[in-house]
Amino acid sequence: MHFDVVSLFPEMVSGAAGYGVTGKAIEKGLVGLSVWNPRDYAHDRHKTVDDRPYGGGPGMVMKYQPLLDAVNDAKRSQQPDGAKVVYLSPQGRLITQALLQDASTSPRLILIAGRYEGIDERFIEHACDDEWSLGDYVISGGELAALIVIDAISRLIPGVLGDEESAKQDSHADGLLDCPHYTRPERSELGNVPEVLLGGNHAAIRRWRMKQALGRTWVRRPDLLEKRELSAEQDALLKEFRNEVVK
Ligand code: 4HQ
Repeated sequence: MHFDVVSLFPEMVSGAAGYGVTGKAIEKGLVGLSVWNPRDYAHDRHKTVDDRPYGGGPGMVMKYQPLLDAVNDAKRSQQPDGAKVVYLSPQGRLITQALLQDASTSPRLILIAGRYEGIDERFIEHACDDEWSLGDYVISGGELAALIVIDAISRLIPGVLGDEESAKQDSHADGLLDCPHYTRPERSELGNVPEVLLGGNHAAIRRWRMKQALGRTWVRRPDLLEKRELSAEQDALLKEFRNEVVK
């Protein structure tokens, strides 16, 4: 998988992506990352990348030309076919694990990180295949959104996570929230580790974890359960959880 990010703050993207799981994935050659600065494609004396909005109002709007030239260079730099161009903004489709799962099968993603009030709509219409959103809140630039997309997709690429930390075990991998986790000490002033986790009965542990994941999802994110079919075992475990809660 190759990521291209178009950003006015290229070091912010390459810097942050160099840490941890994404950093290792890039090191191993499992993930490629190129960052393109629209400033390098502005040809006037002041290297202008933004301008005042037509119709008036506060803030500035990113000009389409430096962005378009940056995207075209990005496309030319690798095999251009299969590259999907995505603009990150609050107006986009909500990013979910399913959307990222789907995107992870594409060989190449070109992510557009906007600044200021946003970018000229004609660029979005003409040069972008899709628009994605982190959620219903506003951040100061698309770089953090692009980094989140890169991080979350990298985890899905075979070989990026070790067997131990496999993405199959991630919360949301099966549409549920994660179960609680514990480590030493066994007993403490904050409370004790649930007995079942200390016993080594792996079937019982698996059932307990599934029950906790279902129960928490039911309590905290009932919307996730409505979208999802439960197996007979899961249905029984969730009923057990609900009976214990109302007690
Ligand atoms: N922004 N999900 C405005 C976001 C955002 C989001 C990125 C702020 C684009 C122009 N991006 N710029 N929410 O708030 O992706």
